[in-house]
Amino acid sequence: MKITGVELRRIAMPLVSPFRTSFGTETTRDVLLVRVVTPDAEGWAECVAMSEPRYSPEYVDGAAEVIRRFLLPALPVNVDAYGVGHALEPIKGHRMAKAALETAVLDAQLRASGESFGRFLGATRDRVPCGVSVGIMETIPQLLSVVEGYLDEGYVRIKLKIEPGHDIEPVRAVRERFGDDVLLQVDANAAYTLADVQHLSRLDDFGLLLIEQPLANDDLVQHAQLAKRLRTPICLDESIESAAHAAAAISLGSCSIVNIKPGRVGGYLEARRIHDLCRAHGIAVWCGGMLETGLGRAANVALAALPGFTLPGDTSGSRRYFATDVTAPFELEGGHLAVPTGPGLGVEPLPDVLEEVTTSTEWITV
Ligand code: NPG
Repeated sequence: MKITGVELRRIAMPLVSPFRTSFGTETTRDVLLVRVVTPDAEGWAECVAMSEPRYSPEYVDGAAEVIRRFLLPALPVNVDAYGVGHALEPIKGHRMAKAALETAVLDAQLRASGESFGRFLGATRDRVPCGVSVGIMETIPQLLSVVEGYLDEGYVRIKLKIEPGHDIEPVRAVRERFGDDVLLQVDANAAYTLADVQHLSRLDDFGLLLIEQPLANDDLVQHAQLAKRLRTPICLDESIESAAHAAAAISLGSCSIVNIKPGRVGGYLEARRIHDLCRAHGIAVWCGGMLETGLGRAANVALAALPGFTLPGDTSGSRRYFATDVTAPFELEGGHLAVPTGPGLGVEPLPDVLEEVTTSTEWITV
């Protein structure tokens, strides 16, 4: 495919309620959209970098800069999605920026050939079960009412954000109120150290599906030590930025479950490699989320339909985050989202909404 131009568009998406994690509070999602134009089709993607480098070293301004200054100039004149990863290899890191560019090229390529993301990636299901991520709340009663609302909406799994000082009690309260049958897991976003092992082992009493990323991103060895001391399975998120990291984590025994976020690992092709590797080693995977709009959500739902995704993902409905999405909203049906079947992402940005939320656009002729 010959890329003739690329649009970098910034949009500001107000969240329906603030989302607090151990690394910060989000009230508006500042998103970089990438639109790749070719003679045959256009492709869209969303960069998952946040406005500040608190979850990972990447951030939105930096992603836009690296795309315009280093990634686009590195692409050959004719390229497909596989070629993008190869061409960008000499540039270190910046996986979220690379993922956005590769995904937009993949979308253009699939729209041109009439194939959906799901079919291309190897989806084996037409709908996926959905979990929801619950931010840190001011009070336990507030948390219980939010969780109740999500269970009433049909979410099949609840993930509670935790941090030191806000961990055992919220989990206990949710278990006491909603019972042992609710699929429940926690996410620490790297907020603990190995010195907390005794405290974290108190979570073992609550029959959690997993504890996600308890220790720092580069603590693969410490996670392996922690895994020996906890009954609750350890799932890694921030630590896994590539299939090579996943291979290291598996051989060290650092985790028994992996959260796959395509943006974090450099794109859907690497995400599929991690899926394949984990599946071959009996490691369960699930699809994470980074407050994506409908564009990113569409591709995540397609990925989550691969056979190794055996746990419900953070693939929530659009209205969990946004009053108005930039695409037709993803809506839960019986706790599931349907995998889009149209060419490429299978969803289109709604021009009026897109205009309304756009804060800047930049056209780059390639
Ligand atoms: O459903 O999109 C979603 C969000 C799920 O909790 C969620 N994401 O740490 O996994 C995470 C967290 C996150 C959000 C991370 C935004 C980084 C940015």
